[in-house]
Amino acid sequence: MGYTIAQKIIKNHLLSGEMVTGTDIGLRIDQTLTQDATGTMAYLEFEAMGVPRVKTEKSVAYIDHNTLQTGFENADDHRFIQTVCKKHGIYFSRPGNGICHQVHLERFGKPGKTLIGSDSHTPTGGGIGMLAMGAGGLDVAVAMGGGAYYITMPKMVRVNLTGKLRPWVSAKDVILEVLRIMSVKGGVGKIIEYGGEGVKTLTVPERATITNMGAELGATTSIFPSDEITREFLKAQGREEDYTELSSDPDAVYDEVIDIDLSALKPMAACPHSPDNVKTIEDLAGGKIDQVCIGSCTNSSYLDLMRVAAILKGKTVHPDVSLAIAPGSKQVYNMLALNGALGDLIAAGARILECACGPCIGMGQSPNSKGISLRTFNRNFEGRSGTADGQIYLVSPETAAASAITGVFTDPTTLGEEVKIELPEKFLINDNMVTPPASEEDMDKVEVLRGPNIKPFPTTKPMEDTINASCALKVGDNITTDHIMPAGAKILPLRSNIPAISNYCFTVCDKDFPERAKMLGSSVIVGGANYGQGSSREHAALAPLYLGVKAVLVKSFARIHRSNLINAGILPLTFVNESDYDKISLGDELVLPDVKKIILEGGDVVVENVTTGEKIMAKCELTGRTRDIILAGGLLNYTKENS
Ligand code: MIC
Ligand code: SF4
Repeated sequence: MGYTIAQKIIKNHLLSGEMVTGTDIGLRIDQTLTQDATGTMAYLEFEAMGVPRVKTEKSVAYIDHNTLQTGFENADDHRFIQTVCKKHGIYFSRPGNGICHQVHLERFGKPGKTLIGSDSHTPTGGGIGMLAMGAGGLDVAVAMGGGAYYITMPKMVRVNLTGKLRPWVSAKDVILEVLRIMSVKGGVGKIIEYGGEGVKTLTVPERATITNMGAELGATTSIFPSDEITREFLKAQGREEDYTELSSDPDAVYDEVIDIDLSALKPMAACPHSPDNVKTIEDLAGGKIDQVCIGSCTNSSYLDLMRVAAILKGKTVHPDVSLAIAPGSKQVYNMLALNGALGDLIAAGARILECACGPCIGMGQSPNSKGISLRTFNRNFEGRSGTADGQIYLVSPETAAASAITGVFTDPTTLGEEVKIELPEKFLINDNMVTPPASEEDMDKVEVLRGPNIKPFPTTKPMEDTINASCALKVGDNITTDHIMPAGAKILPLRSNIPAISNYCFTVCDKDFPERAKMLGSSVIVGGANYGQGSSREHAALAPLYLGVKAVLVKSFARIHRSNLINAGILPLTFVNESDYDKISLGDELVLPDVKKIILEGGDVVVENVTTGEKIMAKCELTGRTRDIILAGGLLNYTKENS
């Protein structure tokens, strides 16, 4: 039997387990990346592990999220990360150099390598044939220390692409179509592999847009073959030597196959408030809009912004629309500046932002009340823009630019003749904003600088024999980590301070939750399906941990969040019968008798609802290593015990 691309990379990196779907495997990790909103925690965890120098082939820390410096906090975090990097062998991408995924694709990613990043859009690297996965900060810390990264061996999905995109239809429309077909939970436990003749018509930045937003499917990762187009891209980045060819075997077996005819696709939008709520622009055409934001790790490449510049050239942004543009990297920005395209954007009235995540994470540019905002980003969860009733539509750069001019939803295929933009033969290469680490001889001389807002990682205790707790919160389906631990300019500076950030935990769902949880002392959260989708932020586990949450009982989990709960020592439970969800209400007193023994010996966990007298059965599904982590009270304790 032949192998898929992902299986080939997994086989080459397998440290433990067997490649049997649904079982746990440990992988050797070649590269890691962090960003600043998750990075401080990840490096505090790395320091706590006591490893002097990273053991990966390449580890890079990016500053791209918390770049709005309205107080000392973010700047202190940047300085902490910079000094930690220098000391411990990590490359440091300075603020201004760009968004982690865009820069990593341009300058560091290599086909056939494994990459984990403390950010859920790390699968962007799949655009050049990397096995690139989002992970919790602690997992990244462990990988930097040379430890394996554990995943459940995923199912393989093949998306067969045929045909060629019509003019003005974009890679964004391809992934929106996949989201329409599969939904935000459709990718859980799966790797999405793209193949077929249509692949040859897509450039690397287009492929990366598609793998980037595979995160919104809940997939473990997404990957494209590494072929001549990949070689050309790497060559244009001055690193042809990083190229290796990668393709699936002709007799590779897939669990699921989806066919998409690229030539049949139309421009689309993901409507509020979910990336899978997809409609055609044709259906939305004519609707008035208030704001357009172009950028984010999904659509801020040179190719994207050159297309936008060509559409805006000689035009003026509609008087009722605010257009903000954030280039993805200094490379992109600099090239646009040198070739005149930046002038076209400025002349049209675009508000140019620094190369960073910016509005995507609610760092400025929140829309007006009830504002309709078209964004080339990847997430449109309720409230994420910073405006509680903002209406966010996810669209292609072409749709965004066309609509910015007209002031209404505009199908770019009505724009007339296509503007042809080719990838340059040579990108502008200047890595002066990437600081290398100190040499092995000098690393001891480096002092790590900490600010007063940086508080240590919360301590955890080994698992109790029996859990006595109350239901402190009951939520529905598709709860995102943005619900659990909101972002935005006000809260993000507290990412290094778990006690302070915990006061915002779940406040978008229930403003009293943090106080109630603290008062209860020991609590359980009850939720629906796909609990914890979205961002990889481990704060969505660390804040509940700090507030005394002992277990989360839901219908199903999203992958990264479930791992983060385990890493934090919080018990992840799923209902044996989903209808039992109705048998627990807010405030009910719950007992999980002998839970430690059950976890040790295997079997279902009993949840006694003392308030109603009912018994509910819950699955725990922990295997050797994850079971030991939970028993130890989290990954940090486990790693210390086992090193
Ligand atoms: C996001 O897009 O939600 C983020 C912000 O990049 C997160 C990481 C974070 O919350 O720090 C992610 O995708 O993992
Ligand atoms: Fe940054 Fe947005 Fe990408 Fe997250 S999704 S890494 S916030 S640009």
